[in-house]
Amino acid sequence: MLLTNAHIVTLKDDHSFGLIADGAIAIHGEQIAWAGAAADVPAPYREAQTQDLGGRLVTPALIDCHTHIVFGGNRAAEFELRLNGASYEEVAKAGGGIVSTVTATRAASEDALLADALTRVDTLIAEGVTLIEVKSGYGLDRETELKMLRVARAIAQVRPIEVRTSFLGAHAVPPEFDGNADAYIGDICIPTLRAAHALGLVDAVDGFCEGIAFDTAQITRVFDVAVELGLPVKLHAEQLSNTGATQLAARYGALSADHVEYATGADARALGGAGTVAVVLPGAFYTLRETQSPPIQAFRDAGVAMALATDCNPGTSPLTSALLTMNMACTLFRMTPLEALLGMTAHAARALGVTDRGRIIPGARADLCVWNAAHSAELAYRIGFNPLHSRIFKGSL
Ligand code: DI6
Ligand code: FE
Repeated sequence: MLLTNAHIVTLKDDHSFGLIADGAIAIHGEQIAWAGAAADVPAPYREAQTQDLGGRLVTPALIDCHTHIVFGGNRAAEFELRLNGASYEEVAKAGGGIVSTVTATRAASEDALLADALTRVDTLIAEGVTLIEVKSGYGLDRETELKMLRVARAIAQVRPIEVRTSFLGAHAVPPEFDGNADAYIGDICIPTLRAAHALGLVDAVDGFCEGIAFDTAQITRVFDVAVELGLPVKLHAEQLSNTGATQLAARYGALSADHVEYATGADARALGGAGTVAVVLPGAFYTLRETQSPPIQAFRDAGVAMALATDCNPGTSPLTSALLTMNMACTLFRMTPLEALLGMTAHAARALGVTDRGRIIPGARADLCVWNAAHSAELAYRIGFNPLHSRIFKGSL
């Protein structure tokens, strides 16, 4: 297939980008075979079946590299209680908080969890997302953590999207281990990670390193098992306070350190040195009405690749829009529209350890978005508007 009359945004790893005003893209099977100016289409591709894009903008397809999109129930009642003045204790007494999602996720059938997740996945697909990461972490027992990972993998069986799974057993201490996080890590989290890995359900290992969750020593125990199993790691780091999580992630050569609002200049340099991606999550920042922004300029100065994601979860980021995430990153964090696009494409791929996605270059997977837009800044500029014209997944329109 030859896509013609395309306005192509080419993204490079070094944060630079190019625009090919009258471009063409040759797709062979699932891959991009060639991309460049219309006048330069190599002879063999001129014979291909052509698709005239009418001068529309073409970008790599969007990638959501941090989601908790599989979960039971929702927390709208808690949202309402809080806005009516309820305190944290009152919300907890009324069954709110992360434990309520754990209870609902444990109770839900696999089919129900999948059906519910698909309603959210479909809104991402409609905006041109072709790859999502999905975390476990609302089971916190062996059976439910495995169930969540199976449901996450099942998404890709029933929808044209690719799924990468992260084991997030170290997300919260379940009620049955209240006050005994160390025992939870040793008795449940690590054995469940081993079981999930043995079943082939894990692409990466994540953790929530925070005062209200797990400390660096506990995360280290989990990461050491990940290393033993040959799995890459990533970490929820410095979301609510600085705990040293970013430096820990860098020491383990993590794929990404996520949230990072409370990261310092030294943390940014550690990420830069390790080649670890900083994943910023403006949906959680917005929902929590956080005031401390991630150190974007320090990341730029240290050469840290910045990715963006929805962090879709029922508590702190009930967000299922990649485009709104891009807008929020620009408006709330003062990232540029181009950084936002890189963050949802090339850098998001890096945060997942995926090397053949997120750029329009020969050999990359032909996952592309065609937009009813003339300029790449239009993608991040609008609020609540979806300019997607069509989505190409594995070379198919
Ligand atoms: N950071 C978050 O913001 C969410 N998880 C995490 O590690 C919160 C999850 C929830 O409240 O359900
Ligand atoms: Fe998260």
